[in-house]
Amino acid sequence: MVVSDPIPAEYSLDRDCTTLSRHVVQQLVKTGKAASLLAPEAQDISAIMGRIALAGKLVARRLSKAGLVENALGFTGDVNVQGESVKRMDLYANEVFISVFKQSGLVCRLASEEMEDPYYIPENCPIGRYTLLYDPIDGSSNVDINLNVGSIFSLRQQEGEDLDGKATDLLQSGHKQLGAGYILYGPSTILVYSVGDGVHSFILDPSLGEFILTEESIQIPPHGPVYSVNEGNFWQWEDSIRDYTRYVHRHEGYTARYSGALVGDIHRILMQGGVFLYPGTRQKPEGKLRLLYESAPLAFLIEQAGGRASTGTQRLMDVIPQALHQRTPLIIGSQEDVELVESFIQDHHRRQGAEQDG
Ligand code: AHM
Ligand code: MG
Repeated sequence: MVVSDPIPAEYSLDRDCTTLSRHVVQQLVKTGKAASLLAPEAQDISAIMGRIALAGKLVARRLSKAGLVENALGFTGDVNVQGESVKRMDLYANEVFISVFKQSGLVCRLASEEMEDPYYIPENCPIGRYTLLYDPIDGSSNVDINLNVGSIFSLRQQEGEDLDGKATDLLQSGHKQLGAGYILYGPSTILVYSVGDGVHSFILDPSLGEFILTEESIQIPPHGPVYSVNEGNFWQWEDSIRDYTRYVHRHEGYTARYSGALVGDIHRILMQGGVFLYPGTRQKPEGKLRLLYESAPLAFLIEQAGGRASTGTQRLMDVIPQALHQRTPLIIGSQEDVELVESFIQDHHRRQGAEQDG
């Protein structure tokens, strides 16, 4: 019998397990958003992140068994406010986020892709007046075939009284976000978040039922090989985006990766560099992705990691929405790669302007 060497002492110790809630309070104190670890705002936001993590665990558990459970997969037969067919998992995850915040005393409004109007929890309003914006299942087309999906979240604070129940105070730029992040349901469940001082990632340890810190202050490479875009829309794009894709086809060092789930594609780019694009098309000049609960939270995160996010003509964080479910073109990722796409768009607009003048 071969007896293996004892594990060297330096590896035998358990790692220092920093949990999400501990990390959030430390971050808030570091950024000056909370005066001390025990300050109410630190405790509130840490508790909110704890609830988001709970929602993530519930969704991950459901996804892991979805093929074995009756009525977990497939369509409900309904169409949501976006005109898209609703999947059972979309509804399940939407309800999960609502239920973890009911009677929590933490969040007084929730706004999501699956609800035309925000969901109000008036009894929570006296505390913190927080609003959670979220996409419960991003990349729903991947659900039924057991591929990666995600949840995206963004935290804002209610401004004014919102007496008419229209949540118009949410129609402000991405700079109003207190924090943002995503949960990636892949081979492991990963939570990535920022409250304005870097981007940090946690992996769910199923044996502990806790998200454990794995990487702090993630920096996106300034340039990367990946371009991530649905090239099936090629003939729907304006010339600038077509020219950009022709450029990457003709130059060495680029590779295409597109999973159909934004969170997975963005996670790859955050870790390895590159650019994700969902530009406008002829039929849909605003593209597909929603500003308040998809593009703006990811822009917040990627900027915090040293990257760049743009509509093609404007910094994405500066866009002021006109409506809760407004869509926006999105070009996001490594600084140099986003700038390259923007340069194609600017050139195209310059040429168009010159033709009109001439
Ligand atoms: P969803 O939130 O309804 O799933 O839609 C958003 C998803 C993104 O995750 C993904 O990048 C994009 O839609 C894929 O769209 P397409 O199939 O048009 O490429
Ligand atoms: Mg989505």
